[in-house]
Amino acid sequence: MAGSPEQVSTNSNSVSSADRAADPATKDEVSNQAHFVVVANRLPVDLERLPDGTTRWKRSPGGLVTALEPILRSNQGAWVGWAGVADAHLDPVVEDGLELYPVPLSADEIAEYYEGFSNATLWPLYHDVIVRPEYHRAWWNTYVEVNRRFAEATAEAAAHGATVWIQDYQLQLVPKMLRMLRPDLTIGFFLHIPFPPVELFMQLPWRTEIVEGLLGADLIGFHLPGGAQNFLFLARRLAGQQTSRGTVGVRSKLGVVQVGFRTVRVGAFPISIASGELDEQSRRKSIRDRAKQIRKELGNPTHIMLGVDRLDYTKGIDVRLDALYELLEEGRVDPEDTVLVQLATPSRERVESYVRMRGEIEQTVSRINGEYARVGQPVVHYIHRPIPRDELLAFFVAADVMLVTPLRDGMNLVAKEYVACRHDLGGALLLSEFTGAAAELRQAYLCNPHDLDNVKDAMMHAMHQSREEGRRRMRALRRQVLAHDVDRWARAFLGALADTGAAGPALITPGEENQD
Ligand code: GDG
Repeated sequence: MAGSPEQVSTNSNSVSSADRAADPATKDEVSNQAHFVVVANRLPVDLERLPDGTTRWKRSPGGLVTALEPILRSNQGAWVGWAGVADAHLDPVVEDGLELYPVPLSADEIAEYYEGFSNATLWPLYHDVIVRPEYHRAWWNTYVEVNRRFAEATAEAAAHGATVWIQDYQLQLVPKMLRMLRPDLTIGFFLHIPFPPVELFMQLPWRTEIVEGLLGADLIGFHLPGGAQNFLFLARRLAGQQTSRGTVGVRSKLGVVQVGFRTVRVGAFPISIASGELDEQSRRKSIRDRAKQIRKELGNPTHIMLGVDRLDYTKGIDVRLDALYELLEEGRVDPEDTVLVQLATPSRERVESYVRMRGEIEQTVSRINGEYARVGQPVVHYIHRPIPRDELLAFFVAADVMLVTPLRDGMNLVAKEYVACRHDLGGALLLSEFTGAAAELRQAYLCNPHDLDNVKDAMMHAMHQSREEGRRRMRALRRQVLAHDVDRWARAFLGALADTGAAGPALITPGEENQD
């Protein structure tokens, strides 16, 4: 999901009732009357244990939080999610003006619901089975149980007639469960990852339950029309019936599924970033100075290429490394004047396929450096640690070519972040056709990550573009990214949700508030 990289603590930093007593916030402070409730696997804050044994909430800033915070504040909003540590049984709390409803997960549930069913079943299945999905009944049972817990916590938080927005693949059963508990609510669901083609989805032993779970919502959102179409087809086949109004063309806005007397709307809402904010931040002198310094530290090469990803097999980190290796082998890239910086944030380190992939990528990095680096002058700089936001922005400003080569990606925010940081109109974006972002960022150097020659050629074009060509492309990319920010995304989704005509008054969005 949008925001800072996922990190999960499972080392049983469990929070006991003694900690709870020490916590200054008590249940009395929450209203259980929120008019807008966001439900996501993670809360917008992480629980942190301090050396003296007490705990505190630490904000984990991300695009989603930034976009939704003003709406949450204007509507007495609440957020339901997991606090990021195992066995933390925490009371609802008001933190920095936001009502938080922590959902506890045991270490076993994290293994089966999160690492198992979410990240070793659904994640690979929804990303074109790049890795073989594992189907285990025990994981499914835990997924059902945990989804029920999220639905119950949401039912507790929401006022009569409230609007609820459920996020992502970990919680696909919540819409139906919540509707059964609270038929008065208006329920939206947004999927942050791709929704797969029908032939692949049909592998899932629990395909009908998932489709029916989603159909509990009034509005189901995907990044792209293709995902919406896949879902509409499946819904017709496995559960509800599509009406004559619901025939979706590639560009059509909303499809409709009729489920008994209920109408469920299905549409594409491509997510974005807080582009204006990022543009502003990247203009700061401190960031620009740090970018210059990075360039110097890298030995002032002619070409700096950059990759920024969670270390995930969907991101095609191997693709860009293989392309670089062949270009070096063929003498088309000179190791004396080119570097690749790969920032790879640790992710899902207990899921087996991630462990394997990490080994393979690190081997390729070593091979490239073993054959082409000189002492003090590596070709690939590989960092397997999360880096601070400001440092990341400085890397975006410093990079001549941004490499975004996923085999499949719902959107890819990094591509948009790079563009937002280039008010100087410098740099080039190499972008896989298999990202959601490619549908909007047509002026990037697009490539097919399954076709290595194509990736290599695109890399060469991006490295050797003329200044005019680069500026022309970047200007067009920036026009798109700056006009379509995450705020616009949230308003589009919530506007469409209000238009479904489901129960409850429309939400106040802060823009409207000012007009009064
Ligand atoms: C899912 C979907 C969809 C990365 N490393 C660091 C860091 N990041 C930040 C990036 C960006 C975010 O993490 C990653 O977002 P992506 O969109 O690229 O990818 P996923 O995490 O897979 O997100 C994706 C997204 O949900 C939203 O719907 O676009 O398709 O897979 O913001 O900048 N941030 C910091 N240090 C790092 O080392 N500070």
